[in-house]
Amino acid sequence: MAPLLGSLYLARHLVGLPFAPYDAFDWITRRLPGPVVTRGIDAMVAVIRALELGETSGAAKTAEKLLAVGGVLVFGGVIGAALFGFLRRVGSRWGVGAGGVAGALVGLPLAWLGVRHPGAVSPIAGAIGVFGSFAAWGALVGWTYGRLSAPTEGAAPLAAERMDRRRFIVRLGSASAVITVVGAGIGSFLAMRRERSELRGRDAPWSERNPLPNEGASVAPVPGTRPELTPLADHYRIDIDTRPPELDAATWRLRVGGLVERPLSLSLAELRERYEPRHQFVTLACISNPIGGDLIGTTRWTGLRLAELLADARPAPSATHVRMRAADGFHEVVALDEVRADPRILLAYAWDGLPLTAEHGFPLRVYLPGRYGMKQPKWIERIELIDHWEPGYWVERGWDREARMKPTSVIDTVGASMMVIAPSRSMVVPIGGIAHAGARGISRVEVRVDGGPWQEAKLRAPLSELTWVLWRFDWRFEAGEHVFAVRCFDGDGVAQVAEPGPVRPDGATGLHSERLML
Ligand SMILES: Nc1nc2c(c(=O)[nH]1)N[C@H]1C(S)=C(S)[C@@H](COP(=O)(O)O)O[C@H]1N2
Ligand SMILES: [Mo]
Repeated sequence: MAPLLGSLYLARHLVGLPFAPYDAFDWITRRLPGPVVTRGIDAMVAVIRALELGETSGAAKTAEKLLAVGGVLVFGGVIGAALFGFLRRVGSRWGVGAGGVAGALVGLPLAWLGVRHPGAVSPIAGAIGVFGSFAAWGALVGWTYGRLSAPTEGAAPLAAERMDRRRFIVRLGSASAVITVVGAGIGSFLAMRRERSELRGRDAPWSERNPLPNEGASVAPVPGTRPELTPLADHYRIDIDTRPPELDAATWRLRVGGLVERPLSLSLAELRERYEPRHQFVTLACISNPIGGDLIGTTRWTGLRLAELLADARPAPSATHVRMRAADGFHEVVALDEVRADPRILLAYAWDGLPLTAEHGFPLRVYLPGRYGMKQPKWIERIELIDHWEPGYWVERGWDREARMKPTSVIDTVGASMMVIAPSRSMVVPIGGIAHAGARGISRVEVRVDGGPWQEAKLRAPLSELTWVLWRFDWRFEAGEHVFAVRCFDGDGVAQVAEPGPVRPDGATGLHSERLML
């Protein structure tokens, strides 16, 4: 099974053959009950953070892929063992035939799943490729049984036969190892090369050519604070499949239908040309982001106002909700009144001045102010007006209906190496980080040292009312071990919830703190 997967992985990156383990994994996770999936994700995020395996969303995608491959390896082992058991009863001359049938039975559903998630190769070629390679794998396993079972049945094996068998096992093992390593190695190399050439082919992002709107802000970020505008390559990514859908700009259309007088079908170019482009700096966060976690990022979104597009479709008087459907089967619903009342709701096609990448929703995604990412589909294909509310993808799986972002604040750095001597001659250590409360803004950030009084931090003018705020607190240094904590208040003066609470169902609560020996 390992050499088969190595070869399939190579074929995926060479000619775009479907990669069966990912197809199977995505199919299964869609069908698991919500609590099971959610618990799985929680466990994965906990392990990634405990073992410090790096940036959470990237590590999680890698973990999903490893689970997918590991699952198929185990499954292949079980099928192989069952086949050997069967052949022990019926005799080795049935090896190739029975193995081929077993492999074909495994290959058939996998070929079907592969066709449903098309790669570069045509669906028929993909299906034949997957089906054929699994059938061949089964036949090979069956043939192996024949080579391994004693040729002189009934009698004790001769010394020469034992030698022969040992040599066969060594050769089989080395051939398997070589094919697996070469397939996986060249496949990864091709994948990496493609990723790099895609990045090189792109123009420079907007932020490299323009000053940020708060350039002259009087409060400077403490060195060591995360970048105010997240570099595109570092923005977290969360979605339901192991791979993003790859949509073709030439054939993609946004269809607007349902309870409308004038259904629309628009290409990306039409969306760009017919509607005034709007630019907004936005902080997006995942509802699964733990306190102090990295599933949050800020960039400049460009797109059209959803309200303007809907006005052109002329919603019927009975329409109350807007349903958005995405290419990966993800869907969400927002109230029509909310869309009409909030001009900041966008259908975005660019991030930081560049077309959305495949990972981040090319060609079109929605932005809903103040909501966690789970309410905001990427890869939108259809917008339908309907006359009722219905649960979206994650709401169906037990997450909150509203998913409104909660006030949250994080200590990014305690700049002990940046100690400065203040005019008062005492030593000062700058502490810095972010605070965010959806679209409500931040009115105040406070820092507490060792359970002392809460003290007000300085706020840097943010990129927009929709982004996080960078804060800094200049602390009078005292040597020793200290615990620093931070809390924030949203634009309405509502305090961040201090009581620790889980991410499910409506977002984490609790305060971020750092314990340091200085
Ligand atoms: N079509 C689609 N849209 C989606 C998702 C998805 O799985 N499929 N995930 C959502 C979630 S849970 C989040 S947090 C954001 C993440 O957006 P990003 O990956 O661009 O950071 O996308 C949202 N939109
Ligand atoms: Mo999310």
